[in-house]
Amino acid sequence: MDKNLPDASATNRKLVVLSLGLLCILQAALNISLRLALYSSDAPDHDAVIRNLKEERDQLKRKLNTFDSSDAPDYDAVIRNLTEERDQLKRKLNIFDHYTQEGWRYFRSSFYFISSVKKSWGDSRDDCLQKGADLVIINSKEENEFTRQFRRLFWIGLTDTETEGTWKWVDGTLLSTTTSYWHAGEPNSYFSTNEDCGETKFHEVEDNWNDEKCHWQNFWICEKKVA
Ligand SMILES: [Ca+2]
Ligand SMILES: [Ca+2]
Ligand SMILES: [Ca+2]
Repeated sequence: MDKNLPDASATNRKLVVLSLGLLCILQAALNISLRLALYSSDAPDHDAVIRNLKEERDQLKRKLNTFDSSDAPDYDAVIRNLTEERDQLKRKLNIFDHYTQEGWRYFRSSFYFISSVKKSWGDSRDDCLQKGADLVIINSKEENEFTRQFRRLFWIGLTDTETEGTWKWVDGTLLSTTTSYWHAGEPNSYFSTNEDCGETKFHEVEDNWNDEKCHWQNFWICEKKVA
């Protein structure tokens, strides 16, 4: 061992003593600081409590005020909604007046125009489109019954002109098997003639539809859905 080098264990002891001394000083300083802090905070504490209470009171006041004013826009919203509903009802009433005065029939959220003259399927559809409607789309048994009550041959908005055998409504939707009312044996493109347009025909039964040649002259029904 080199005698010039300090004894390691002696150095360590010195470091430990120094560290303990420093710790004691720090601890004492901390105690004093804490006591000073406690003492010094004693007196202003009451003021602080009062300040806090006042602050809380003011916050409550502000909350009350903002509660009132935040309540007001809710009433405004209610009034806005009611006004909007009223205006919608007015618009519906106007539409109802307009169509009934024009002789349209109302049934389950739709108006129906029953033609009194006969036209081809295409011309019938054009007439409906000019009226802001379209040929009737039959969406339910009830709607089919509604059309059947007139006991007349009507064009309906059903065609397979695009693809033979694929029946589509005028809005482009495919005919669903659950709401189709073809008469037994229909559609049949009778004697291989090109029957591409749907009509109501067999009034005596629920399944009353037939496919017919589109240039044929028929009465027709327009439908205008009410939003
Ligand atoms: Ca319909
Ligand atoms: Ca066909
Ligand atoms: Ca047919």
